[in-house]
Amino acid sequence: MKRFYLFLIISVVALILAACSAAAPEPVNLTIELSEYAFSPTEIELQVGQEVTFTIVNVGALEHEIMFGREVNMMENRPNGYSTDMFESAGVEPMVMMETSSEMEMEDEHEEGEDMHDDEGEHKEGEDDEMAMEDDHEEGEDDHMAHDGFMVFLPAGNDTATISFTVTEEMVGEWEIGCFELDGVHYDAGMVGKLVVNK
Ligand SMILES: [Cu+2]
Repeated sequence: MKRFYLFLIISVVALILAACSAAAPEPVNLTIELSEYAFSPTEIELQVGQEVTFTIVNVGALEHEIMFGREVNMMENRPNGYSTDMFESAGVEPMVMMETSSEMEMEDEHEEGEDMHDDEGEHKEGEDDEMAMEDDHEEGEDDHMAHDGFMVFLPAGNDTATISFTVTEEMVGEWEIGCFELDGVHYDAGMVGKLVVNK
């Protein structure tokens, strides 16, 4: 009879252990604030299997970006992205959603600008300005394209983006989080964080 109880206890313990190890880790929702020149928090820990949502908020006065990788790329002696991108090397494509607040603000500014030109009755100049703005924009985008790997760029003004992905085995290890804006000036100024992925 005693043996039977022992067997029962061992079975129950084994079942509980199996249930625990099979359960996926809790999903994580974390806000990462970008400012001059830091990420907050500076250190993030994740676990394989975890569903992660990062809410990235630019609380600074300047444009910022966030990249995840290892071994900084040097381009003309300036830090420029990572040689190994965490998401690319893991074959994971995070889902990125941008908040529309800045787009709306930009549109508002735009309209204001157009109104002013209307008042002055100088429509053509307004159009030229628009063209110039678009050109600036494209140049800006080209600069960002120069960084290889996954990147989320946030203009200033409390802009928000969410990055969602599931942590995979390939991500296990230590990674850096970095901003390489202004030819790497932000990175040099200390805009670097740490991401640790545990098994
Ligand atoms: Cu930055």
